[in-house]
Amino acid sequence: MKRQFGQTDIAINRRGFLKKCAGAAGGIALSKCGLAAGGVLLSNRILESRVGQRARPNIVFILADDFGWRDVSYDVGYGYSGSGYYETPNIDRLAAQGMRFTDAYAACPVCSPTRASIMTGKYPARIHLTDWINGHNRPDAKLKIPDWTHYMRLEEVTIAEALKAVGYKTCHVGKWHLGDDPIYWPEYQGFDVNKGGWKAGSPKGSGRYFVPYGNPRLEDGPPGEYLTDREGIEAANFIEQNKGRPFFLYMAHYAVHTPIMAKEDIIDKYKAKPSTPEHNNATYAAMIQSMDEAVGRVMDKLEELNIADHTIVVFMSDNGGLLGKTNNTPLRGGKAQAYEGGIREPMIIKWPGIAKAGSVCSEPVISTDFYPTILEIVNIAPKHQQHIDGISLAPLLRQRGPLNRDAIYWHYPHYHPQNPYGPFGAIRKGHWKLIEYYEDMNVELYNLKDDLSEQTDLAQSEPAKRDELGNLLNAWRQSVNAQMPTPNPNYTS
Ligand SMILES: [Ca+2]
Repeated sequence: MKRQFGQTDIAINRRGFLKKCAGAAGGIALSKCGLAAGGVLLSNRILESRVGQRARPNIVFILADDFGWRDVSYDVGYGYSGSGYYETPNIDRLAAQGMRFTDAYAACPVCSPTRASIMTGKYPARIHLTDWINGHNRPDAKLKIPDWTHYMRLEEVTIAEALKAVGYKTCHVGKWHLGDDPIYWPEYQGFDVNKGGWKAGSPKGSGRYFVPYGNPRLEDGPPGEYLTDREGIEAANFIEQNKGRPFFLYMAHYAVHTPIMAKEDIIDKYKAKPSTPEHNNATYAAMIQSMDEAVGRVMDKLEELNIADHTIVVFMSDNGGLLGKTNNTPLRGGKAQAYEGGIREPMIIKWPGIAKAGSVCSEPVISTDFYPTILEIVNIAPKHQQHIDGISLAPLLRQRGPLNRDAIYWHYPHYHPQNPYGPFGAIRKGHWKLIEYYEDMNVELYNLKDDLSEQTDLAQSEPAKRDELGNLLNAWRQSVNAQMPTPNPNYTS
């Protein structure tokens, strides 16, 4: 229909699949489709994941917005507790049931590119979707930003489409933010159900986080309803309605993005609670509590329906905490910046029976990794050309050794009001991190093992490491055909 496949092999495989599924009805027929897709390993995997008679586990992916690395209340690693002010008992419960990652990264320090990286398994630089939609223009800046792509192309075979093709019922709840034109919205990118996903990156109705939502993909609830509560209700309803078949639920909260708005009774609770030097905004804390309650509503529904042991649950945020609303200490910086506070995220994967409950992983991972990870977990053959920038995290989840990864890269050729340093590229290799600022091509080098807070620039004292990472970053940019900013002819000062 609307879709033009980028890779012939994917098109053929998918058509072959749909053909095999055609006319099939019910779980048994779908299982056959699963066998056709997964090959002989399927039976072993069923035993391994203890999923009983069902062919494939459910997937629940929960994405928070602008939620910082230390906005949780569980221990974040490196000897640091979580927030002493915010409360996330349900996210903490999820962490206790799964594996949490201390060094998990968003592919971009702003919204839309990270969301696209989850959906495609590709770096934002490769798909030229490198800024939040519609971005920020600074006509008199030193650099002119490239002509980037303001939507996620329909040619991409999203993780939702990959799952839908083998019989998953798919649902998007919450924020999408991957194109202004409705042809790019969730229902055209693999989701059977769309509750709330459209062009907007934040609530746009006159009530903002309260009804009226002004959202063409979410009918208003009763007066006073709070959007984050509603997202949890919609997610739980979808689970209830699809409990008997494999489903993929992507609950992408609008929270805790601005505008900072929350329910009065919860705000009052935090106003009465002692704050900490880092965290002291009662309304932001109340937003977090509501988001956490929605996570709890989903977890409770899975348990109530006795499918929690048959459901993979992922939690992640799309970029770092917004400075001025929260504080990412000990990490430097925040949203829109190259420093750890802009890109390092809380992340949890619960894989019942496989990933050890309460385990902690410090291997660097990135949001492009979810696509191949999910395919491997549910036993779909990898689509290497699609999720070319992701690596399956299954070896980490199975605790069978490290990933075979050279480095992780970022490319943000944009200005942003929250970033006083300007457009940049960055690379993390092992515990070393290099940032290159494009206005003057100045580089900074940090050793994250000794300097998590990125306070000591080693670019001058470690020239070999600086040049090694700089060369890798440059080669990577060329390999993905990254769009670079150019000198701005209108720049005067
Ligand atoms: Ca965001």
